[in-house]
Amino acid sequence: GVKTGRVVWFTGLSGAGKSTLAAALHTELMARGVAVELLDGDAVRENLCRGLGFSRQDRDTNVRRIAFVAGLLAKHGVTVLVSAISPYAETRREVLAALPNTLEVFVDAPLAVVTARDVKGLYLKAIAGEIQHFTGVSDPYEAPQTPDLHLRTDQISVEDGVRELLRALGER
Ligand code: GGZ
Repeated sequence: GVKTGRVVWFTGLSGAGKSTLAAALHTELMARGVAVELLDGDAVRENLCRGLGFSRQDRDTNVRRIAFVAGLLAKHGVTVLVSAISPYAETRREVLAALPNTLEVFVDAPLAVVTARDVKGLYLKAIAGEIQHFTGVSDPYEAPQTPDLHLRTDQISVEDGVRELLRALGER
């Protein structure tokens, strides 16, 4: 049969750098001829998960749907890069346990840093109460206690992060 693909699961706060790292790794793996697909929270929520909100139940549904698709792709040898806040430890544990060959990556920057960056202005709105249930401000984020890789994006560059990811994947 086909060798199963890896599932690299990026979890972390909004603005921590999940999508940036996943996209950079995607580019790098593509260049190496690896069959790779990116499942990004933002894009997924426009398509596969349109209509879902940010309650615990909806986030868990989002995460489970992403994991389901990741599993289908991985079964056919595709390396899947998932970028989603996926804030609940128990749900992450459950979906990761059901997937083959996973790498859980904690994309970590302190709340103070992501709030100061506020690339999309969402933290300002969340703090002002204009967005409710915002992760890290008014909704929980349960950090992984034993991630396979812990990347402090306030301390390392995207290039360094990609290097660590490739090393963890055995690609260098
Ligand atoms: C967290 C929110 C919220 C709330 C909108 N809480 O940085 P972004 O903008 O582009 O990515 C965030 C995205 C989160 O979607 P996920 O699918 O990754 O979340 S989860 O895994 O928890 O289902 C953010 C935006 O949506 N966003 N409202 N209330 N992030």
